[in-house]
Amino acid sequence: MNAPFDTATAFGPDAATQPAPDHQVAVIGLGYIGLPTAAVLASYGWNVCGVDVSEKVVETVNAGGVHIEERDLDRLVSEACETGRLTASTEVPTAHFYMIAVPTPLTDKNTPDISYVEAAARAIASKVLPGACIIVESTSPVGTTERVAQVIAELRPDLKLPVFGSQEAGDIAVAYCPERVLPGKIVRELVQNDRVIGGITPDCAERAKALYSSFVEGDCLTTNARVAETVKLTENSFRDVNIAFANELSVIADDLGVDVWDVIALANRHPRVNILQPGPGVGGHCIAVDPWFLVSSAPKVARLIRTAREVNDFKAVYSERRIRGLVDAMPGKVALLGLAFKPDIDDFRESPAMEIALSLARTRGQRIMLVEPYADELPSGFAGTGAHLASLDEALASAEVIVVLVDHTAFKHLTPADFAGKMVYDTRGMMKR
Ligand code: SAJ
Repeated sequence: MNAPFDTATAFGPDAATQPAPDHQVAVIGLGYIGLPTAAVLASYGWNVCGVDVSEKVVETVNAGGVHIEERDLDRLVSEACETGRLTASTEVPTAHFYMIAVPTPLTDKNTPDISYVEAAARAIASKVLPGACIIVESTSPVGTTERVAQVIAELRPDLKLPVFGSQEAGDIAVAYCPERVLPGKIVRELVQNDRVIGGITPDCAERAKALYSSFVEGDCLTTNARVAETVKLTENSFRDVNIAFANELSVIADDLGVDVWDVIALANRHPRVNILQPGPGVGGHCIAVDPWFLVSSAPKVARLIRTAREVNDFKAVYSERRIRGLVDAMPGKVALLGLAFKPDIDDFRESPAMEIALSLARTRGQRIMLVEPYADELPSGFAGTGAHLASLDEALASAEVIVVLVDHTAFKHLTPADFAGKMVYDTRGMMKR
């Protein structure tokens, strides 16, 4: 399949006189978003270069392999490499489209660090040709897309950059299109989800839309860059606030001596109530991080969003405290079910289950059994603690205390009868759902 996009006309009347770019699309950052996006684009016929600072990642991708676990990704990358449509490099090439998908971590002051986005912009500035379109996908504080344009303007005085609020087209387009895919369903959601595309000018949005509408089956909705940046932060803050409600409710219910799962199930039978599920805290790389981007941009007024973050962080502390109470009340073995940051995923980073398990292992290691169907061996942090990886059967046979930290499908057949005679703390309400 050829890329459904006529680059000659898209790049204006001077296109024929400009040097031809090396690639149609350059994706900067081959992580959880960049690599699947690059592979999907290649599968839709685009000639894609994935760029990463890690030589190891570049080598792996060029060999048709993947360095991250995500459903269907290995097949997609190997096929894309076989067709020659996906290659990887540590150098940014010339391209029609540049997509920036690098990390935007939090600093220790809970403010966003956009230095990787700025570094990507500088690398692009050294190569970009008139007519190109630069799209930021990384979750970013409001104003980042304009900052990218500013970095390029400083380094390339020969180019006219678009200006926010102006209707005038620049020599290159700069836009923001946040990723919205759910880990575990990334490949499917990349194609199916609606996309929000915010241009620095309306022309920038339209030019970025040409790329997305070639592979997105959902709607491609255009707006301005600041709105699109705020939309991304809003989506994850909305979810964090709603999970915080469930987590706070679970602590209140414990205080009142009522079963929170019964309360939620019955309250959700109201036609306008839809409470999410409490857990041992909120993990992952997005929901527990992105709300801080909003809070730090408006610290005096973002009170609910800040409090929700604090409530969700506290739930991990509270859960560990409750588990320690059980561990100290019983002399025998303790089985912790699940380490991942959410069910049916093998990602243990930023996982409250992992944090709780590590903390318990450090002080009670000899008694701790970890059951994690997505781990072949114990993560390195447990080395020397005495904790060991156990099968579910072994845990059920020998543990006195059972704690459900993650409701993996592999555990869902369990019923209270499987835990007869044991102390149980089910942080996810798995057996009530
Ligand atoms: N969680 C609960 N209770 C719930 C739902 C989730 O405790 O009822 C916990 C999970 O266990 C996990 C955390 O929240 O620890 C986050 O899981 P998630 O499934 O809510 O979200 P992520 O982090 O996997 O992906 C989110 C998604 N955003 C929204 O649903 C608004 C995804 O669409 C985004 O693309 C992604 O963040 C991102 O990259 O920003």
